[in-house]
Amino acid sequence: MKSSLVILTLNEITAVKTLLPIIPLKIFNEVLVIDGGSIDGTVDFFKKRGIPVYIQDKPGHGYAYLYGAKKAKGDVVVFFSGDGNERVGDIKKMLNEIKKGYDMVIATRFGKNSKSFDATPLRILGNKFFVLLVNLLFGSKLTDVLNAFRAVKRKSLLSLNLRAVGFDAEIEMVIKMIKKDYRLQEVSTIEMTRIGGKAKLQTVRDGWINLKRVLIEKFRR
Ligand SMILES: Nc1nc2c(ncn2[C@@H]2O[C@H](COP(=O)(O)OP(=O)(O)O)[C@@H](O)[C@H]2O)c(=O)[nH]1
Ligand SMILES: [Mg+2]
Repeated sequence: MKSSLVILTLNEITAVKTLLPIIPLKIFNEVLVIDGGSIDGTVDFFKKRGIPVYIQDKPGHGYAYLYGAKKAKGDVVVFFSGDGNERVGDIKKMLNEIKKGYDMVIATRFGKNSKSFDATPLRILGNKFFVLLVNLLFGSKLTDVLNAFRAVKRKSLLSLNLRAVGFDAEIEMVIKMIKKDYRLQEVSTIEMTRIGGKAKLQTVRDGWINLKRVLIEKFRR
């Protein structure tokens, strides 16, 4: 099974300098960056090191998944945020679970042995709310439906016809996979604080966007 690492960036120069040396690049068949239009040198940083960067032809964090799935060639794609939130040590565990036959493996920040040092109390509440809502409405038993850190079989992802272009792509992926009886798995992670830069997600705005996405998926025929 061929694997691709897709690093998602938007103005993360400080973090990527710290991250690149510790990411297990060699376990992947290819490594690429999907960039949302960085103006802080992030793009040059990767290009100089021979890592291909694809600048999105349309904006949006959600669209970055779709664009990444189209540019990557692997059977499995690990999406990794270039901001320091995600623990590189989990990447291998996630790939191993995919090899067991799962379509998507989410790194959970709210499962057993999990922790988030990044989420504010409001964000934790929001995450718990959306987990509960998805589990109730779609019959899953997940503990984290919003984390960006996930490994996905590329064909499965492309079969979903993702519509979300914002921070609602994560939840849309989860719901559409449940509906299609795809196999989902979680591995526990610890979310660290971001390294430099600024968060692009806005808790309240993106909370509403997620709620709308869940309702669309519940009531759309
Ligand atoms: N390619 C791409 N990456 C993005 C975009 N928006 C955010 N990101 C990256 O996605 C990751 C997660 O974004 P962030 O704002 O930290 O969300 P949070 O971790 O949920 O607070 C970071 O590495 C961002 O640089 C975008 O529009 N396009
Ligand atoms: Mg982040």
